[in-house]
Amino acid sequence: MTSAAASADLLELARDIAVRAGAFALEARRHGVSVAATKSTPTDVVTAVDRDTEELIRSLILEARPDDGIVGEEGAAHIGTSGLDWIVDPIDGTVNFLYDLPSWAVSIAVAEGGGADAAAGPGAIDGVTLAGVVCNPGSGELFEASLGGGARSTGRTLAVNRDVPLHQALVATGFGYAAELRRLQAEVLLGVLPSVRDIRRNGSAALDLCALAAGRVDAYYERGLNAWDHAAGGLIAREAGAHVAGPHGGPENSELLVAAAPGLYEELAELLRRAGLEA
Ligand code: LIP
Repeated sequence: MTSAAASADLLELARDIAVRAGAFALEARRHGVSVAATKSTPTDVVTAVDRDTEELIRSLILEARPDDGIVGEEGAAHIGTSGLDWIVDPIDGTVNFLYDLPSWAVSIAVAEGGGADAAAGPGAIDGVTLAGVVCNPGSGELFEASLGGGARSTGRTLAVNRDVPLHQALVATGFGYAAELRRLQAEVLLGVLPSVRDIRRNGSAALDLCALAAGRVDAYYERGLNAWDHAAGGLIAREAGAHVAGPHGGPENSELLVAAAPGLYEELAELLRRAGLEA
């Protein structure tokens, strides 16, 4: 197991890379962005900036740590030999980025003890996340955490809202790109919306989890996420006091992620079960 000091070093490297990648993407955004390709559906888009930003991140990681593995949204898994794997979403909130809406971020996490290969499967973090950074270049905010080291944003310690009853909770969520999944997600929303304060759909899982950590929302849930969407934000939310889990209270994965302070987590999980999810 990596020491706290080593995790701090990994966090510093992740922070430096995320800031450089965020500046690169923001500059490219200012020059105009277009769709380079689509993935799972015609609305699941990737821009050349997504690809170029991930290429920059990969090169900076391997320049500093050539033996590490990399799992990224836009490129093939790079198998390492060090036991450490970097989990990268170069631009989380791609549709926001495409439309020049401010809610997008560079998300970088480092995990230990897993395998950066297909066996882990989309959505599951294979190993223990040691450090995570979410950089929102549009707002200038940098959210970060190391395992056991707490969560911070631009020097401020982050803490989730506590003792919020379900009916007063502001709940963030999101929707996938496939029509059938969106229909199911809308059905769940019918069961959730009347029972909470309100819903927020910001368009970036990484920033939703950071908003939870910062007390800007009280809870977050979503289906259909990949590991790179939530790896860094999940650690930041946990280190800020959130309980983060997946199906039946197990590890979060592409089937489900639910996050909130203890107490509200249990209330929301029960509401989601009544709405048909296996929380
Ligand atoms: C996004 C997620 C978000 C989800 C969006 C999209 P992407 O990731 O972060 O939570 O609701 O539909 O999947 O595609 O921008 O990397």
